[in-house]
Amino acid sequence: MYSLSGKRIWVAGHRGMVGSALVRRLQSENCHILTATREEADLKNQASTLAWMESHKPDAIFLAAAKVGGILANETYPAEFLYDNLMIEANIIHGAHRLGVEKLMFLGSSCIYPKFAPQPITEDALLTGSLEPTNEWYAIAKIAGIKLCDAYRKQYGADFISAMPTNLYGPGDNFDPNSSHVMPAIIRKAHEAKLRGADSITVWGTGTPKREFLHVDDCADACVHLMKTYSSDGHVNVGSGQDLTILELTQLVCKIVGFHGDIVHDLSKPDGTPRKLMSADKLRSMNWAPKIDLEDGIATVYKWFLENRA
Ligand code: GFB
Repeated sequence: MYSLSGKRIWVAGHRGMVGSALVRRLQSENCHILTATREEADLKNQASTLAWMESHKPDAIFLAAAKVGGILANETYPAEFLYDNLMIEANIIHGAHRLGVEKLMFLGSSCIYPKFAPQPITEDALLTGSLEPTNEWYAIAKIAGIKLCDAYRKQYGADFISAMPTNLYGPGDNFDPNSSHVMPAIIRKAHEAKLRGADSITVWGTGTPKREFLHVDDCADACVHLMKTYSSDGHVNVGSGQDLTILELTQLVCKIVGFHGDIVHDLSKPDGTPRKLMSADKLRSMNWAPKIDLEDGIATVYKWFLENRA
């Protein structure tokens, strides 16, 4: 058991959807939460990151800072998705080693797995096949992050661990039509179509790919659980254990939003990987399960969207 009580816990990336969920979740722990603004620490810069870490002396770190985006953003900005993420994770993980940080959790993504991995995907499928081309840049950066944690554990005995969340959704998400992930994109499209009285909404690709979704508050809870209880090399999948097609997701979102028009497919846009359902067995064996049902979760995010972004 690693106790968070009385500890100085740095949530790197606290303004992002995952980081802000971690900050919310840590408020019920008896710990001191540290955050760094972009002006205080440029995480892509080693000297700036190290200087901030030296002056704030975190005991433990959740590494949730990353350049993220949906399928089109990944395809359009391969250099940033690879370089920015490599720099951020290398600076923070190496800095944690230099400072003797007690514990660090690196957060990755389910896109680390081969495009055609057997489903549900167990942790040992890593590096057994070729990646999905639309997000291989991001995936390679995330695989490097897992290996950095494992390397510092192997060489120096550092207690650095990795968690691989599935596709996440929740409050604070990016609702930009070009750079967002599918869930916020569909919520916004259905909402705006309802307001306009439109006949249809357009979704990208065939609608046949399957995706697994987890509410970000469940993800944050799982991360805190792993931070306290997991200490080993190798990453842990963090998912709901259930997936649905993009068409089924769109129909569910439309029902929640109250849009009753048609769903049209833009076949010029990529489908991405056909399926990436992760095995939830390892995390379940550590006595953790998600609490937020998908339909309830989407309803609360739509409410958040109406109050904050619409
Ligand atoms: O969420 P998403 O952008 O990323 O897209 P990935 C998931 C699926 O939804 C794809 C379809 O098949 C998209 O073609 N889709 C349909 C849409 N309509 C839309 C839309 O309006 N916007 C978007 N964005 N998608 C990402 C990776 O892959 O998953 C990242 O690129 C990361 O690296 C993330 O791993 C979790 O699930 O395909």
